[in-house]
Parts: sequence; structure tokens; C-alpha cells
Amino acid sequence: MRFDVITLFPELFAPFQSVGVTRRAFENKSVDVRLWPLRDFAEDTYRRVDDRAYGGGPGMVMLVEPLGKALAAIQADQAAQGLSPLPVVLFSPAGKPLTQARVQSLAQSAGAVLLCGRYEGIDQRFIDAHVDEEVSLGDYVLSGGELPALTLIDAVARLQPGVLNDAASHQQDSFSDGLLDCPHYSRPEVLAINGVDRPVPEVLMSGHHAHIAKWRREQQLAITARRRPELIEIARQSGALSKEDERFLKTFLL
Ligand code: 4GN
Repeated sequence: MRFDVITLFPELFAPFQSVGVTRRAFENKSVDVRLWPLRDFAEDTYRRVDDRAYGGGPGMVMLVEPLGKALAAIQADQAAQGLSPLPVVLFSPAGKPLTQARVQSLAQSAGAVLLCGRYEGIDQRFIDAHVDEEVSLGDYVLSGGELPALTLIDAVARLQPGVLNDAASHQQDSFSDGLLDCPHYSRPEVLAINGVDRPVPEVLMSGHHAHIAKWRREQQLAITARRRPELIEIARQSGALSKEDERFLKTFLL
């Protein structure tokens, strides 16, 4: 898959290409990130990409002209590679919240154009004409769309085949079945922290795989019910909860 990123700060993307899981995804070519520095498409003498807002007020607005040229260059490149135009995604606090379900569907797609805004915003006419989907990471404001774009690329890259160490490990992730993840433990068997002994839960040392699986599932259900009760209802409606799960939740909620 490929991501074409329109940004004023392409240098923010370099570190992800050289470390960790995202590096593996780039190296094995399962994710191709192409950066399109917006300033390169501002052809006037000052290389302007922004201007003052009609109607007044503080802050600058991203101009349609350079954005349009960048997008045209991207779409020409996609066509030259025999690809149909990829959907254009804009990161904005006004977007639809990004979910693991949306990440999973993007991970199986041909990719997207990721538009990273800066300043107060983008001229609405560019959004109306070209943006297919507005996505938000959450209810807070950032100085630009680059961190959301990197977040999306990371979330999608780690789902590509051959990118995680263990193919089964993302079936265990938080949200993969709509529930939060269970806790994890490794050596040593007992930790002393500030005079308090903290052993690993006994069931995990038992070697009894069915008991361990049941304990982990119950931990997932308990943690989700306590911290994010609305996710229990969503999991229920999507058919992700078994009769056993429901039985456990009933005893737990009393
Ligand atoms: C996305 C973009 C927050 C999010 C952003 C978010 C850049 N802030 N919650 N800031 O996903 C106006 C134009 C703000 C660009 C945009």
C-alpha cells in the first residue's frame, strides 16, 4: 500500500522510516510513504502557502492553489503507476474519531493521500472539492496534522503481514475484538518495589493453558467494564461476547 503525504514539514517523517516496526514495514515494501513538500508547489516568488482569512480574525489559512498543484502531482503519479486515485484524508479535530476498525480497513486498502494542515486551517473550498474523509485522533488541538498522519501510518504499518514479530500478537491487542487488552508480566517472578512484594498472578505460572486463557479473557472484560463501559455495549452489539463472557460480566457487575 502507499501513503502520499502533503506536508509543510516532511522532515518530521524521517525518524519513523529508520526505527522499529514502521521501519520494517517500509523495508519490506508493505508500506510506501511518499512525501510531497507543500512549499515545492507554491510557485509565486514568495513561495506562499498561506494567507489571511476573509472576514478577518487572527491566524492564517492554507491556500487552495499549492494544495491543488500538490494533489494533481500525486494523482498523476498514482495514474502513472496504474493506480486509481486514492482517497484523500484530512486530519482535523472536526473529523470522525479514528478507531481500530477504521485502521484495519485502511490496512487492507491500497492506501490514501494524507493531508496535513497547519495554521488555522485549510480553505474550505479545497476540503469540499477534494477531501473524502476527515479524521480526528481525539478532542484536542495540535499545531499540525503531521502527528495524526504518523499515528495513522504507524497503526496501519504494524498490521501488515510480516511486520510484527508474532503474527498472532495483534489478535491480542486492545480493541482487536472491541475490548481492552489484559495485563502482561515477565521475569522476575516476584518483584520488590518500595518494600512491597509483587508476584506474577499465580495462574500465569500454572502452565494450564485453558485456565490462563480464561483468566486473560476475564481480565479484559473486567478492565473494559470498569474503564470503558461503553465499549462493552459496542462489543455486545457486534457479537464479540460469548455466553461465558456475559455470565462473567453479570457476576462482575454485582
Ligand atoms: C488534527 C489536526 C488535532 C487533530 C490538528 C486531531 C491541525 N489538531 N484531533 N491540527 O486529530 C486546523 C488546520 C488544525 C490543521 C489542523
